[in-house]
Amino acid sequence: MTDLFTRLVVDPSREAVAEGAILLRGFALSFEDRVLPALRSVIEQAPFRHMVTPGGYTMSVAMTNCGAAGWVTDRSGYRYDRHDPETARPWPALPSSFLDLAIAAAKEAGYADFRPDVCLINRYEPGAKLSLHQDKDERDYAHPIVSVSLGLPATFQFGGPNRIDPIRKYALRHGDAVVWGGQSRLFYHGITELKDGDHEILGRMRINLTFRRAL
Ligand code: MD3
Ligand code: FE
Repeated sequence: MTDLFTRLVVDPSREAVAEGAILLRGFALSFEDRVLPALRSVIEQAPFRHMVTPGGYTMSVAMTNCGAAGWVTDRSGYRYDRHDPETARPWPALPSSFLDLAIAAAKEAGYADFRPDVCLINRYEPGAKLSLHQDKDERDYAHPIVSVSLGLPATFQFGGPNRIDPIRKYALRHGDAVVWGGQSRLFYHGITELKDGDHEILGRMRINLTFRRAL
């Protein structure tokens, strides 16, 4: 079996983004047929909503979750909650197609033991953005995060461990997966305002799935 370093060097669909982070262009495309119907089912059970930050701002990104818990924010703060605050019911289970995709991407990046328990689902409509932030609400930062981009392309901003670190930009397109582990796990990142467009499957939106081991 060819080692990870050799595959990174020879395969143009893989890009090293930072220490521990690898971009897998088009990795999710072969899972699309199973993932998109499962996504529709999750959204029916737990519709997208615009959450409010502790500072009182309504987020331009709409969110929902599936799995053992979900990431939520309200005036009292950020947390993982086992129940959907809108319905007081447990979040929908992680679909097997979601799990298969996340586990396969993590394995491809060298994280063979990754077993996510949460998927945060972000929906961007034209003009929506996610300001520079760190993901620090999970229990153990040793686990990577797997992200999957669907629909309209977006500009991803990637900095470093400090807010003032220089920022690089990457285009993330339909089907791209990124695995964020090692040092990169706590790096600042964000999404610039989504440009308008019309994706052939998802229309005027971008959807991002982030798979996490949160509990
Ligand atoms: C780097 N989502 O949900 S995905 C988020 O496209 C989030 O919706 C963005 O940032 C989105 O928290 C970016 C790429 C991503 C996700 C999590 C990371 C990059 C990351 C965690 C640590 C470092
Ligand atoms: Fe994030």
